[in-house]
Amino acid sequence: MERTLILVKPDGVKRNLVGDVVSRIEKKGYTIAALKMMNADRSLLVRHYAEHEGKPFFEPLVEFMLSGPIVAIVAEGNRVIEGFRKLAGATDPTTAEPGTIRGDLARDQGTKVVQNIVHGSDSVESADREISIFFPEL
Ligand code: DAT
Ligand code: MG
Repeated sequence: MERTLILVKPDGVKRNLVGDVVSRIEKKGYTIAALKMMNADRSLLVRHYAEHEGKPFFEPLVEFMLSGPIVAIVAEGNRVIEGFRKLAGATDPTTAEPGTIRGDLARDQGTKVVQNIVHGSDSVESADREISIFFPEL
């Protein structure tokens, strides 16, 4: 069964939106296979966001992800990678469609990094890589 790595980022945890995110995943029909709250460390985040190293928002992104606890989730289901990306909505929360997590719950705060509540893996390869970073025990 296909699996994806979802993160509720520090903005989502601070704003008490963990339940809303989990509820949308479950109501869509995906299964929560694993879930944990954690404080990520820098080396884990640098590995997770390796594709963005060198971009202007990379350092603000890592700092933001270190700013508070996150919730890491493995969700499971046929086409869950694509399905969760649709539930999450576009990267920019200002233009993310209403009805999506980012479109409903976030907006551009004018910060160096976009704060958009959730992360979702974008391919099977990314999902496998990211799940092994956040859930080495799985
Ligand atoms: P996504 O999370 O939609 O897969 P991404 O992988 O391109 O987007 O980028 C990772 C995160 O970095 C994204 O959720 C928000 C932030 N980000 C991306 N592009 C940005 C930009 N041009 N300016 C500021 N922050 C950005
Ligand atoms: Mg991405």
